[in-house]
This record gives sequence, structure tokens and C-alpha cells, in this order.
Amino acid sequence: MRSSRLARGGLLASALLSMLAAVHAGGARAADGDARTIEPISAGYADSLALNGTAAVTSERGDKRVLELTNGSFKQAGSAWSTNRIDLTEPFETSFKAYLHHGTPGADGIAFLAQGAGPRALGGWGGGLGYRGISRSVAVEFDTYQNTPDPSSNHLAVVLGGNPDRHTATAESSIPLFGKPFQARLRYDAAAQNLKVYVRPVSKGSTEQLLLDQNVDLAARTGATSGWVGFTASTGDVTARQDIYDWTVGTPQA
Ligand SMILES: [Ca+2]
Repeated sequence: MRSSRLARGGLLASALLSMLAAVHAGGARAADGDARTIEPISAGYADSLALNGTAAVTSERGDKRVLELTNGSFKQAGSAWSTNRIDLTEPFETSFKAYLHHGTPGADGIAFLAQGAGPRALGGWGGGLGYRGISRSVAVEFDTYQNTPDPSSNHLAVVLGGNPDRHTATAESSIPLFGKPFQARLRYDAAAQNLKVYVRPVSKGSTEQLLLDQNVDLAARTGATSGWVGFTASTGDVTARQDIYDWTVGTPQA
């Protein structure tokens, strides 16, 4: 059963997104040739990302296209979703780099979501991390500001139902989430209904660490067998610029 599910995963028409300017499909090659490649983020980016609130695509980090979720002003919220839905009953893996910067200290952080609310979904600012209120969602937050329910100002969490006041699982980050770029990788095993979240610094030879290992049924929690994936972020009375780049979504690596 497991092997057949994995084989079907290879046929998944999952989006293979890349936000590299000089994109090459090999950056996140899927298990076989059936995964579709979306055009790189460029002049035609609107075809592959739905942007809401303060989210914008810029090219501020060298020649890379960057998804800027908040730009450093107060009380902002932004979201960006792949316009191609992915099958949440199949395994997938996503990785991205994030650079949260420009404040001292900065707030509030970002979240990766799978959601069933649609490409216009956008939640509350501040401690809402841009996803508060997106009830049909599973969020993995990278939170840099300690609100009352939060364990620290440098934690990850799995949050269900768009309620950031209630963490299903939390982990202190092993690296600073603010001030230095980091890379995150999320791996969803649909058969086991298990989500793993890894982080590592963006530097050569850095070691990836598993921070969250949580059983969750994405299709059930989003109410969608085919749902949207993407990012939210916010600022409040403390601000930051919060950027995503090199985002890929595909079938899990072997
Ligand atoms: Ca917070």
C-alpha cells in the first residue's frame, strides 16, 4: 500500500515552483518527469502566484526574484499562494529560503500554510502572522515576536484552524530566525499523515535539523483534497522586511 501510494505520488501533478531568476528545473526535480514546472517568477509572475495585502515580488537580492511579504512598515499583513492547487492527499515536499530583517528587533514572522480557503486568503496583522482567521488551514509558523501565548521570540509551531493563540506543536528554533537567512524544508507524508519541518542556516556545509515532527491530516484540516500552499507574514508595532526566495514545491526526494 505504501509503495503504491508513493508511486502515485510520482504522478502527482504537483506544482514545481521556483523563485530563482536563473531557474532550472533541476533545482527541485520531482521523482519523475510528470511533475509540471511552472514558469519562473518573472514578468509573468502573476500566473503562478496570487499576492494579497503587502506581498510583492521584487528583485532585491542580487539577481534573484524575491517574494517580499512585508516591507518594513507597521501593521502589515501579506500572503502569497501558488495559483496551482496541490493534491493534499499525496506526499509533497517544499523548501524555501527566508530572510527576515530590517528591524532591531523585528516582528512578527512568517508562516507556510496549506489552506482550503482560496487564493485571496489573508489573515490578521501582528501576532496573527497574516494567517489569523484562515480557519481551513494548517500553518507552520516561524515566529520572531513573543506574544502572550508564544513560548519565545524565536520559535516554530504547527497551528491548526488559523488560530495562532493555540499551538498544536512548538519548537524553539535551533538557529536565529531573524537577521540571517535560513532555509526551511517541509516534508508531508500523506500516507502517514505526518509533517516534518527542518531548518538550517543558508551557508555552505550547514547542517539541517529536524524541529517539528507532527501528525496532521492536511486534507481533513483544510477541508480540501486539493488546496493552496504559500506564505503569510505580518508586522505590528514592531516591523520587519520579510522575504522568501528559492521556493520549490514538488514530490518528495527519495
Ligand atoms: Ca508571535
